[in-house]
Amino acid sequence: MNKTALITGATSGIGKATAIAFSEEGINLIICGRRKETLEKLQTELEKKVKVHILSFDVRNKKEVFEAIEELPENFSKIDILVNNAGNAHGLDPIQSGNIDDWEAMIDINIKGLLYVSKAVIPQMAERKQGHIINIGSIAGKEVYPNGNVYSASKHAVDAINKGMRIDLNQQGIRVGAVNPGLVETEFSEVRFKGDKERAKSVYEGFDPLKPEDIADIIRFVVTRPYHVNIADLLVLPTAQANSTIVNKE
Ligand code: NDP
Ligand code: 8X3
Repeated sequence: MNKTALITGATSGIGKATAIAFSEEGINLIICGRRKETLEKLQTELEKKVKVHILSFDVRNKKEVFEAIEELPENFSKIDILVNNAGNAHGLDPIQSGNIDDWEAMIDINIKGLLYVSKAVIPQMAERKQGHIINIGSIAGKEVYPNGNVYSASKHAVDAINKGMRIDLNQQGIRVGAVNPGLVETEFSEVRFKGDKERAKSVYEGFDPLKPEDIADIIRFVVTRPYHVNIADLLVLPTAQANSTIVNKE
């Protein structure tokens, strides 16, 4: 496949697994994240199969985002696939005791960051009337669960932005779709619980959670469909998970 994908949040979890899956399809990669050394290691590994370029920026920093994407080298400047994956939850507290810094981080990263990257990439897709945007939402963007308040709001925003992008980019022939996972064992809970590894681990105990590779495999399927097929919205759960609050644990 002679295509180039830009993946945000490629240093771990779903984004990293997606980069690996895309490399197996021969898709050239622009891998993004704040941890440059981690990106460099992944670049060395994946360059055995495809061309890989690194962009290290914080999606909250508008200037960094636009400069990085505007200054892409010629052979990476035509982006066919954008995977808006960077994001995290920060905290799990009732609204009355929630931490405002946590709220702002989720709004700035999960919503505004996704918008900055999209705004930087979409014009060249629109000009070529070709492109594919995959927004990583969440079951939390479809349902609200106790203490999930602002994280859930940020992912409901991703759901709305996904639908809005599909409407607005329809005349440009750009495919837009969302993949909304349930519980996936990644660094997600470690970030949510601010490095508390034990608490993070307990989220995935007593059942078989999704692995990042499970979601990456689905994203691979989504991008390898013929161009007239747009998978618009997928909810993917571990079998043990019925909804946001019901998980069949041993
Ligand atoms: P991880 O914590 O493993 O990965 C998050 C990625 O986002 C990292 O690569 C991180 O890179 C990047 N990121 C975080 N903050 C920033 C920032 N400010 N600027 C740039 N990059 C950033 O979690 P997941 O793989 O699980 O999460 C990926 C996506 O999947 C998120 O949008 C998440 O909300 C969503 N999701 C996850 C689920 C789960 O259960 N794990 C379920 C449903 C959805 P770095 O730290 O190097 O910047
Ligand atoms: C991540 C899944 O249920 O922790 O979006 O919100 S959940």
